Amino acid sequence: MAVSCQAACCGGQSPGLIYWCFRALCCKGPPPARPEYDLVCIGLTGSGKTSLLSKLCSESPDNIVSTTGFSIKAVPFQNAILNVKELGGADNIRKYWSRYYQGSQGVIFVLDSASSEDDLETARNELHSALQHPQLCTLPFLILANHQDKPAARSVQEVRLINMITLCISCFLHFCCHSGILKDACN
Ligand SMILES: Nc1nc2c(ncn2[C@@H]2O[C@H](COP(=O)(O)OP(=O)(O)O)[C@@H](O)[C@H]2O)c(=O)[nH]1
Ligand SMILES: [Mg+2]
Repeated sequence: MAVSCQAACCGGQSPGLIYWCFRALCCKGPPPARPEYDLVCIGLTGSGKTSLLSKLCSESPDNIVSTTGFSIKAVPFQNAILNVKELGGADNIRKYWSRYYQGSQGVIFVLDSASSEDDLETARNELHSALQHPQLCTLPFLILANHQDKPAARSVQEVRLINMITLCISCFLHFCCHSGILKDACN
Protein backbone atom coordinates (compact mmCIF):
# COMPACT_ATOMS: atom_id res chain seq x y z
CA MET A 1 0.00 0.00 0.00
CA ALA A 2 2.86 2.38 0.85
CA VAL A 3 4.36 1.75 -2.62
CA SER A 4 1.10 2.67 -4.36
CA CYS A 5 0.87 5.76 -2.24
CA GLN A 6 4.31 6.87 -3.27
CA ALA A 7 3.39 6.20 -6.87
CA ALA A 8 0.45 8.53 -6.47
CA CYS A 9 2.48 11.36 -5.02
CA CYS A 10 5.66 11.09 -7.06
CA GLY A 11 6.12 11.71 -10.72
CA GLY A 12 7.58 15.17 -10.65
CA GLN A 13 4.44 16.98 -9.56
CA SER A 14 3.66 18.30 -6.14
CA PRO A 15 1.08 16.32 -4.28
CA GLY A 16 -2.35 17.55 -5.11
CA LEU A 17 -5.91 16.88 -4.01
CA ILE A 18 -5.98 13.43 -5.57
CA TYR A 19 -2.90 12.43 -3.62
CA TRP A 20 -4.38 13.61 -0.33
CA CYS A 21 -7.66 11.79 -1.05
CA PHE A 22 -5.71 8.68 -1.92
CA ARG A 23 -3.65 9.00 1.22
CA ALA A 24 -6.73 9.51 3.36
CA LEU A 25 -8.38 6.44 1.88
CA CYS A 26 -5.47 4.05 1.54
CA CYS A 27 -2.42 5.10 3.49
CA LYS A 28 -3.91 5.90 6.86
CA GLY A 29 -3.10 3.16 9.31
CA PRO A 30 -5.95 1.18 10.80
CA PRO A 31 -7.53 2.73 13.89
CA PRO A 32 -6.11 1.36 17.14
CA ALA A 33 -7.90 -1.83 18.15
CA ARG A 34 -10.39 -1.41 20.95
CA PRO A 35 -10.86 -4.31 23.34
CA GLU A 36 -14.22 -6.04 23.04
CA TYR A 37 -16.20 -7.47 25.93
CA ASP A 38 -19.23 -9.75 25.83
CA LEU A 39 -22.08 -8.78 28.12
CA VAL A 40 -25.50 -10.26 28.72
CA CYS A 41 -28.49 -7.96 29.32
CA ILE A 42 -31.47 -9.46 31.14
CA GLY A 43 -34.67 -8.27 32.81
CA LEU A 44 -38.42 -8.73 32.44
CA THR A 45 -40.20 -7.73 29.24
CA GLY A 46 -40.83 -4.01 29.21
CA SER A 47 -38.09 -3.15 31.67
CA GLY A 48 -36.34 -1.16 28.94
CA LYS A 49 -33.42 -3.31 27.79
CA THR A 50 -33.83 -2.58 24.08
CA SER A 51 -34.45 1.12 24.75
CA LEU A 52 -31.29 1.35 26.81
CA LEU A 53 -29.14 -0.38 24.19
CA SER A 54 -30.67 1.64 21.36
CA LYS A 55 -29.92 4.81 23.25
CA LEU A 56 -26.33 3.74 23.86
CA CYS A 57 -26.03 3.09 20.11
CA SER A 58 -27.60 6.50 19.35
CA GLU A 59 -30.48 4.85 17.50
CA SER A 60 -33.95 6.30 17.22
CA PRO A 61 -36.29 5.20 20.04
CA ASP A 62 -39.12 5.05 17.47
CA ASN A 63 -37.96 1.79 15.92
CA ILE A 64 -37.95 -0.30 19.08
CA VAL A 65 -39.75 -3.62 18.75
CA SER A 66 -40.32 -6.26 21.38
CA THR A 67 -37.47 -8.79 21.62
CA THR A 68 -38.88 -12.29 21.17
CA GLY A 69 -35.68 -14.36 21.34
CA PHE A 70 -32.43 -12.52 21.73
CA SER A 71 -30.54 -9.81 19.92
CA ILE A 72 -26.94 -8.64 19.95
CA LYS A 73 -25.73 -5.07 19.69
CA ALA A 74 -22.18 -3.77 19.53
CA VAL A 75 -22.12 -0.70 21.76
CA PRO A 76 -19.11 1.46 20.95
CA PHE A 77 -17.31 3.42 23.67
CA GLN A 78 -14.14 5.42 23.25
CA ASN A 79 -11.92 2.77 24.82
CA ALA A 80 -13.88 -0.43 24.29
CA ILE A 81 -16.69 -2.10 22.41
CA LEU A 82 -19.34 -3.93 24.40
CA ASN A 83 -21.07 -6.74 22.55
CA VAL A 84 -24.31 -6.85 24.50
CA LYS A 85 -26.60 -9.84 24.11
CA GLU A 86 -30.15 -8.92 25.11
CA LEU A 87 -32.26 -11.90 26.15
CA GLY A 88 -36.04 -11.60 25.79
CA GLY A 89 -37.77 -11.30 29.15
CA ALA A 90 -41.12 -13.02 28.51
CA ASP A 91 -42.30 -15.77 30.90
CA ASN A 92 -41.74 -18.55 28.37
CA ILE A 93 -38.24 -17.34 27.42
CA ARG A 94 -36.71 -16.63 30.83
CA LYS A 95 -36.24 -20.33 31.56
CA TYR A 96 -33.78 -20.47 28.63
CA TRP A 97 -31.70 -17.48 29.75
CA SER A 98 -28.97 -19.61 31.30
CA ARG A 99 -28.26 -21.30 27.95
CA TYR A 100 -26.93 -17.98 26.70
CA TYR A 101 -24.76 -17.06 29.69
CA GLN A 102 -21.62 -18.87 28.55
CA GLY A 103 -18.76 -16.57 27.60
CA SER A 104 -20.29 -13.50 29.25
CA GLN A 105 -17.88 -11.12 30.91
CA GLY A 106 -20.43 -8.90 32.60
CA VAL A 107 -24.16 -8.61 33.29
CA ILE A 108 -26.67 -5.79 32.97
CA PHE A 109 -29.93 -6.46 34.81
CA VAL A 110 -32.62 -3.93 33.90
CA LEU A 111 -35.53 -3.38 36.31
CA ASP A 112 -38.71 -1.41 35.75
CA SER A 113 -38.53 0.49 39.02
CA ALA A 114 -42.14 1.69 38.58
CA SER A 115 -43.68 -1.75 38.04
CA SER A 116 -46.25 -3.52 40.23
CA GLU A 117 -45.24 -5.30 43.42
CA ASP A 118 -45.86 -8.65 41.67
CA ASP A 119 -43.59 -7.80 38.76
CA LEU A 120 -40.92 -6.51 41.10
CA GLU A 121 -41.10 -9.78 43.00
CA THR A 122 -40.73 -11.74 39.72
CA ALA A 123 -37.79 -9.55 38.73
CA ARG A 124 -36.24 -10.03 42.17
CA ASN A 125 -36.42 -13.82 41.81
CA GLU A 126 -34.85 -13.68 38.34
CA LEU A 127 -32.13 -11.36 39.60
CA HIS A 128 -31.32 -13.67 42.49
CA SER A 129 -31.15 -16.70 40.15
CA ALA A 130 -28.79 -14.81 37.88
CA LEU A 131 -26.59 -13.65 40.77
CA GLN A 132 -26.26 -17.24 41.94
CA HIS A 133 -25.67 -18.81 38.54
CA PRO A 134 -22.19 -20.38 38.33
CA GLN A 135 -21.46 -18.67 35.00
CA LEU A 136 -22.45 -15.22 36.26
CA CYS A 137 -21.77 -15.14 39.98
CA THR A 138 -18.20 -13.90 39.65
CA LEU A 139 -18.89 -11.31 36.96
CA PRO A 140 -19.37 -7.55 37.28
CA PHE A 141 -23.13 -6.90 37.65
CA LEU A 142 -24.93 -3.67 36.85
CA ILE A 143 -28.49 -3.44 38.20
CA LEU A 144 -30.25 -0.63 36.43
CA ALA A 145 -33.41 0.81 38.03
CA ASN A 146 -35.04 2.07 34.85
CA HIS A 147 -38.27 4.08 34.25
CA GLN A 148 -37.08 6.74 36.67
CA ASP A 149 -39.18 9.38 34.90
CA LYS A 150 -42.40 7.79 36.23
CA PRO A 151 -43.95 9.10 39.46
CA ALA A 152 -44.19 5.56 40.86
CA ALA A 153 -40.49 4.86 40.35
CA ARG A 154 -38.62 3.49 43.36
CA SER A 155 -35.31 5.07 44.19
CA VAL A 156 -32.05 3.15 44.01
CA GLN A 157 -32.16 2.77 47.81
CA GLU A 158 -35.68 1.29 47.64
CA VAL A 159 -34.71 -1.04 44.80
CA ARG A 160 -31.69 -2.14 46.80
CA LEU A 161 -33.90 -2.85 49.82
CA ILE A 162 -36.56 -4.66 47.75
CA ASN A 163 -33.90 -6.89 46.31
CA MET A 164 -32.33 -7.33 49.73
CA ILE A 165 -28.91 -7.19 48.17
CA THR A 166 -25.96 -5.84 50.01
CA LEU A 167 -22.67 -5.11 48.42
CA CYS A 168 -21.06 -8.00 50.28
CA ILE A 169 -22.76 -10.51 47.94
CA SER A 170 -20.55 -9.38 45.15
CA CYS A 171 -17.93 -6.69 45.26
CA PHE A 172 -18.63 -6.16 41.55
CA LEU A 173 -22.29 -5.32 42.11
CA HIS A 174 -23.30 -1.84 41.02
CA PHE A 175 -26.71 -0.15 41.29
CA CYS A 176 -27.81 2.84 39.32
CA CYS A 177 -31.01 4.45 38.14
CA HIS A 178 -31.89 5.59 34.69
CA SER A 179 -34.65 6.46 32.30
CA GLY A 180 -34.26 4.61 29.03
CA ILE A 181 -36.27 7.17 27.12
CA LEU A 182 -35.07 10.43 28.59
CA LYS A 183 -32.02 12.25 27.37
CA ASP A 184 -29.97 12.14 30.53
CA ALA A 185 -29.41 9.39 33.00
CA CYS A 186 -30.65 10.23 36.49
CA ASN A 187 -27.53 8.85 38.05
N1 LIG B 1 -41.55 6.01 30.68
C1 LIG B 1 -40.55 5.21 30.33
N2 LIG B 1 -40.74 4.30 29.36
C2 LIG B 1 -39.69 3.49 29.03
C3 LIG B 1 -38.42 3.59 29.66
N3 LIG B 1 -37.59 2.66 29.10
C4 LIG B 1 -38.33 2.02 28.18
N4 LIG B 1 -39.59 2.52 28.12
C5 LIG B 1 -40.69 2.06 27.27
O1 LIG B 1 -41.07 0.76 27.71
C6 LIG B 1 -41.44 -0.05 26.59
C7 LIG B 1 -40.64 -1.32 26.58
O2 LIG B 1 -39.28 -1.00 26.34
P1 LIG B 1 -38.26 -2.04 25.74
O3 LIG B 1 -36.96 -1.34 25.61
O4 LIG B 1 -38.81 -2.70 24.51
O5 LIG B 1 -38.20 -3.11 26.92
P2 LIG B 1 -37.53 -4.58 26.90
O6 LIG B 1 -38.66 -5.54 26.72
O7 LIG B 1 -36.91 -4.72 28.26
O8 LIG B 1 -36.52 -4.61 25.81
C8 LIG B 1 -41.25 0.81 25.35
O9 LIG B 1 -42.49 1.36 25.00
C9 LIG B 1 -40.30 1.91 25.81
O10 LIG B 1 -40.49 3.12 25.12
C10 LIG B 1 -38.26 4.59 30.70
O11 LIG B 1 -37.20 4.73 31.32
N5 LIG B 1 -39.35 5.35 30.98
MG1 LIG C 1 -36.27 -5.91 24.19
